[in-house]
Amino acid sequence: MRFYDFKGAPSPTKVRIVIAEKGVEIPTESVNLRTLEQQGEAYRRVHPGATVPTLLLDDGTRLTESHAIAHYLEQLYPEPALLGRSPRERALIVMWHDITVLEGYVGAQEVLRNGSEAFKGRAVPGIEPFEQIPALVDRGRRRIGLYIDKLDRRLDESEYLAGDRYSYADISAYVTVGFAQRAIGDDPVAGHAAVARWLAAIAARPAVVAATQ
Ligand SMILES: N[C@@H](CCC(=O)N[C@@H](CS)C(=O)NCC(=O)O)C(=O)O
Repeated sequence: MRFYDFKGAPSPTKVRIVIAEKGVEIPTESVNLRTLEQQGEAYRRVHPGATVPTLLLDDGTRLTESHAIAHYLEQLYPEPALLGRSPRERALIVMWHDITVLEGYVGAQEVLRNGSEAFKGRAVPGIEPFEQIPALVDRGRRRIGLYIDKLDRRLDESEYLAGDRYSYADISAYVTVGFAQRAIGDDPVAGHAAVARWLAAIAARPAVVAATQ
């Protein structure tokens, strides 16, 4: 098994945190997105779609979605459970993960990829060229704001997103909030006490510290 990673990118960071929480060692290779190494021939042989993360299994299977990789690792290393123990908890984890990806992550991605010079002609991840649409920057900012409001309401009534236990939903949302903070410059968390409380708790976890330093 080999994990293809890049420390500056949100999607592989979720997987890195899962690996650290499970306390396992997986051979890891960094693919430098800043120098476009993902588009080079060597990495395209690993994943023709040219994105990270990839988890390459010993039989040649490639898992190229962070959520799928989390599921695979959860089956291999069930403890500590990050994807739920009961039907209700499992469903809440998937629900908050989907909210995070579809509302928060896509919002942050719209801001970053349509507003930054570095992503000219690369407004969508992967190898297909896409021109930037500047109007998506403002839309993305609004979507991030609404997402953080939604997190705040949930975290005001619940210690973690899926209930009283830390889970992959928190990992996904924690990484996404950090991505949104970097993408929009000013801090979307300001004025959201419950999100701030929860961010501090996640940031202090030893596995999160180890995976993000
Ligand atoms: N849905 C995928 C997202 C993969 C993705 O978009 N990865 C980004 C980094 S966060 C990437 O590799 N970008 C390279 C590029 O756009 O060229 C997942 O969750 O793993």
